[in-house]
Amino acid sequence: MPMHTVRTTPIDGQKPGTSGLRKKTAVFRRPHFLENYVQAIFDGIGGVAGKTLVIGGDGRFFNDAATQIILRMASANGAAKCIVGQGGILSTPAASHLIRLRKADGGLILSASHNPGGPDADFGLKYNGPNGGPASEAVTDKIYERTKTLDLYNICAADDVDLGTVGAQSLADMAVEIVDPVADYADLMQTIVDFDKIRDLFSSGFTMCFDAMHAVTGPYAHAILEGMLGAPKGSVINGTPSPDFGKGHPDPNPIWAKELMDKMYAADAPDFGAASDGDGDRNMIVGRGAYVTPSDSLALLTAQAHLAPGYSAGLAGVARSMPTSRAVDRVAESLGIACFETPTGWKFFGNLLDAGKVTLCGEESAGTGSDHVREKDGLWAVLLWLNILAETKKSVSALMADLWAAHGRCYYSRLDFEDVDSARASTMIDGLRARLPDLGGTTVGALTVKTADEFAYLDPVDGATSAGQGIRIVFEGGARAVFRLSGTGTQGATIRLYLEQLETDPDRLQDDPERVLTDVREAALALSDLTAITGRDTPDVIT
Ligand code: VG1
Ligand code: CO
Repeated sequence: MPMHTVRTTPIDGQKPGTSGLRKKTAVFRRPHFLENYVQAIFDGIGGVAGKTLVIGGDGRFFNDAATQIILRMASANGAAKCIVGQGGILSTPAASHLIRLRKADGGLILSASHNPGGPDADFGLKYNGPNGGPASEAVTDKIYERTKTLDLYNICAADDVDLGTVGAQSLADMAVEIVDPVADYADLMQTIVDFDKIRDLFSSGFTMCFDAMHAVTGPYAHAILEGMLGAPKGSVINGTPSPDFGKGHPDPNPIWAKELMDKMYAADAPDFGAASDGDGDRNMIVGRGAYVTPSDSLALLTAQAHLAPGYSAGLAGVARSMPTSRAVDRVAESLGIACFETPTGWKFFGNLLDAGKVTLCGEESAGTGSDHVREKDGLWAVLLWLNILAETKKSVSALMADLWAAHGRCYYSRLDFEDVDSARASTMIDGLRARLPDLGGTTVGALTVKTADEFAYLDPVDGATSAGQGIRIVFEGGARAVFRLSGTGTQGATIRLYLEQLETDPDRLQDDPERVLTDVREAALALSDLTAITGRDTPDVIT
């Protein structure tokens, strides 16, 4: 089989963000771009000779063509074997599981997650290591450094692999195994949650709606919820993955999962609603007329996980990303377990999970997961919720009311200002950073600043440090505002402003979040000068 070494020019230092490299699809399709980045990954991880890799993606436009290129490059670079999801499909958590299950040396996940897909939308590629988790900061840096100098890549000329047929094939000297993307993942779920209990729940008339948002969880949800657990046919909506996600935005939040929200707030709403994102690692939970914030969902799962067989022995500890609300901290404290605060992005949870310091982790952006894989896992969260609903026989809103009564309620909201001029966004953050030392004691509107700092993380496992991870301003009286710039956007800068207000008064646990958060929102906007600097006064998305 002819193997080519192609001379190329460096792709101008493409820095991977919060989860791998995300770009406009047209950029990834430029001549040699994908090839250069794949070679930089291979070189950055010390080569792939003799290694086994797991490969799969969320089915978006360019997934299949990119998979074929990656396979030809893996072969030319001497990989021993690639394990590929049928049709080039693997959800992010299923890929993480497969890497671990098959003891592979790592994997490549083709996805831009919740970003839209299509020729004019976004594409992405992420490398996960042998523990099944996103590459560490150190590995990411090596890949990035390599993109700056790389001038050759290896690829072999070969026919396309038949991605549609499960079984063994080969590509030159490399073995290729096409696997059912759902089977191993479904097996794993049965070891964690009580499928019999959930089956009983559905046979008692319990109803749910799972919105796969035309993305990768469709096949998983059809097989597990409707097939194995007996949820009535039609419980899964938008369950066939499409290359452009039905022209939608596969981000499971109340804005983009509007079809589900409308159903859940209708008079004939099902008992339980959930949605997942492009690559299946996020989840949104909604009860009948009751949206659950992801931060609250993490707190609830922490409080109730022991009801599922996989966590019956209790939790070693929990972790949340810094902008995630402090609701889970309060639950952890009452359980007497540790609660870690990490920078945004799943890679930071990996070390804590590997070291056995935490069992559950989560992010405000609708990511929840546990030590069963090294990624967040959308469908797993839905199944754990179902297990808890089956055991407690309570509604979602009753479970939340109980949680708030016991621990107080962290009212929470995130404001996203998208496609902001990058220079202006940096000016705003830099200005705020410069003023941080003087903010303590400042009164803005109804609130007074208690502490203000920029979050830096010291990894308790390997001692690595990560600075510049978001600006946090804590006010007297339980309010907090956090500012950070997104690392997953593909156009301009996205400013995220996270607002939180703790309420412990039992008579004020059912208020309108927007009203409760007005003071902290105004204080944050005033302190940052966001509107004057960026010219923006209304967020593009509020979740
Ligand atoms: C966003 C979220 C973050 C999440 C990341 C990847 O990052 O805020 O919590 O880990 O997306 O999610 P950023 O840098 O844009 O805020 V996903 O579902 O890629 O895999
Ligand atoms: Co995702």
